Parts: sequence; structure tokens; C-alpha cells
Amino acid sequence: MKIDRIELLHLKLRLVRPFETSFGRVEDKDTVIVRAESGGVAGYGEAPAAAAPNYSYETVQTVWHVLRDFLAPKLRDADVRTPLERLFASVRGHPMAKAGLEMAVLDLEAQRAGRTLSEWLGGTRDEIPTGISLGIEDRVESLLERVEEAAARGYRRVKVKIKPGWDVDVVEAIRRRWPALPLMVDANGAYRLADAGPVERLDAFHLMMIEQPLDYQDLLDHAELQKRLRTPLCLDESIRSPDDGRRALAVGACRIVNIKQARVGGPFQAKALHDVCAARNAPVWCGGLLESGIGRAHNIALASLPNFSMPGDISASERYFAEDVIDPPVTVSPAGFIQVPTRPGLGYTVLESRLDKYCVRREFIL
Ligand code: OSB
Ligand code: MG
Repeated sequence: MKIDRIELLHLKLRLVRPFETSFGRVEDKDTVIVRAESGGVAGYGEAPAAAAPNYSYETVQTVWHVLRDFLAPKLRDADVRTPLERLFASVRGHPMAKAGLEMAVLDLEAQRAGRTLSEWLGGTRDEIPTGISLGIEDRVESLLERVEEAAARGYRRVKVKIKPGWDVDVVEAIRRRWPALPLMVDANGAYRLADAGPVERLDAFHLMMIEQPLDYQDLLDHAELQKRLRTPLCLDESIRSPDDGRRALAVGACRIVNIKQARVGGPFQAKALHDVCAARNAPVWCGGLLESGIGRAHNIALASLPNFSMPGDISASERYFAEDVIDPPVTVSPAGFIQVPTRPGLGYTVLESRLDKYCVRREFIL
């Protein structure tokens, strides 16, 4: 397939409420949409980097630079087909930039073949169980209100962000009111093994898992911590590739893996990581980065693969934004499921007028 044009759009989407993690608070979701055209058809991908290099070293600016100056030029005059991993091999790192472009090409390919993204990736589910990720609040009472609301909307598990000083007491308060709620926590790397006492105390609350308690690049300290806990550890930031997944499971650093296509370099790397985990009997679930509807649609397709057996962080559009950029918006059924769309490609209509409305910068890079 020949790619005729590639355009980047920097969107700034106001969140319905600020989202706070152990590394800080955001009020807007900054993200980069990749729009690729071939034969008059448009495909869309998303590189959900943030404005600041907190969760990852990538930012809107680095994504723009790497896509424009290094990745997009590789598609010029080429017969393009996914996976793009080999084509991108000379560029180290920058998985979000790679993922955004691979998603856009994948959307084009699937549309051309008249298949859904889910079918194209080998998905087997027609609906996916879903959860919600709740940020740090100023008061425990506010968080309890958010949990109440999430349970009422049908979400099949609740994840709460933790950090030193916002951990054991918070989980205890939730457990007191909801003894059986499927519950987990995510520390985004905020603890060190030497001060992981609070994390060890969380073992008493029958959590589904504890996500990324220790450093974002670590495997060995997680393996040591896992030995002390009954609760499974789940890794997010530490797993940047299928090989990282293999190594993490081999050393016992976790028992569950959070898969984000943006973190591992695209949908096909994500699928390969899914396969590595499946072969080792480690369940996976689909994480999120507060994506717009475009990245969310790609996540829904990924989460339809068979080993995505646990509810992910793919929530309804309304949980993030007053208006999404796709139609229909993503909705969650009262039982806590999202239907996998049945139309070819992304399966949702991208609303160009909404892209225009929330776009703060756009540029043709091919
Ligand atoms: O660690 O999973 C994370 C959001 C931004 C950065 C990192 C993370 C998150 C979330 C929210 O937990 C996931 C979502 O609802 O999109
Ligand atoms: Mg996480």
C-alpha cells in the first residue's frame, strides 16, 4: 500500500475532572493524532504522549520530532504494510511515536480489506469487560464518591492510584464500605524496595493486583517484593517490549501484565507481548493513557484478543471528556462491557469537526 499523505494533529482535550497520579496532576489530555491517507481513504492512529515526560520520556514534542524527521520519511515511496517494526528498527525507543503511525496504517489496511481492527489483529471477543482508573483526590471522602459512581455505572473493577501517604488508609476506607469490590492499586513507580512497607501492608486487602509499585525500569526488586506478597504484582512502565515481558515473568517480577500499545511500540508489538504472556499463563489487560476516542478504539480492538481476560482501563468517553472525537462515543453497558465495533477499520466515525475544534497545531509530514 502506498501512503499518500500523513498529517499530525496536536489535540488538547479538557478532562471532565483533573487526573492525579504519583507523578502529578493534569487538567487536559494533550495527544497527537496521526492521520494517514491512501487512495482517498483516511486511517487514524494516536500517540498519547502527554505534555510532560512523567509517565514516559516521550512528550507531544518528541513524538512530533521523531515522526516528522525519522519515522514518516521511511514510508515515502515504500510499499507499506504492517507490522512496521522492521521498517522502524533503526530508531531506538520512542514507542508512542511508532505506535501512532502503525495504528494509522493498520486502520487503512483493515478498511481496505473490509475487516474490523479486531478481526485484523486476531481478536475473538465481541465485547470486552472494562474497569476504571481513579486518580488521587484531596480527601478520601471524594475518592469514595468516585468509587460509588464507578460501581453504579457497572465498571467491573476499580483501580485507584496510590503514592506514599495515600495508600493503606485509602484502601482500608474503600474496603470497609465495599468488602467484595474487585479492586486494585497503581503506584506508577512511587516506592523503593527499602520503603515498601505500605505496599506489603496492602497484602491484607485481597486486591486483584498491585500495579508498578517500584521503579519504572526495575525488574529485580519487583521480583523480591513479589516473593513477600500473596497479591499478584502487575507491571506497566517496566515492560517496554515482548522481551521485557518474557524476562519479567522469568524472574518472577510480576504475574500479570498491563499492555499498552503506545508503551510497547504499536499494535503488533502489543499482540506479541500478549502471546508471550499467554504462553506463560500470565493474564493480561489493556491499559490506557487517557486517549481520545481514536486511541480508545484501537485499545478496544486489542483488548478483544483472547488472553485479555481481565477488565482493562478502557472506560466510557464521558468518563474522560465532555465531547469525544468519535461517533458514537464509547459507552459501557450496565453490566460493565464495551461492544467491539463491527464496521471495518476503527469501527467508529472520526469527527473531523471535533478534531478541528480541539486541535492546537497541525502539520503535514508526508
Ligand atoms: O499508569 O495506567 C497508568 C493514565 C495516565 C498515565 C498512566 C496511567 C494512567 C491511567 C489511566 O491509569 C488509564 C485510562 O483510563 O486511560
Ligand atoms: Mg499504570
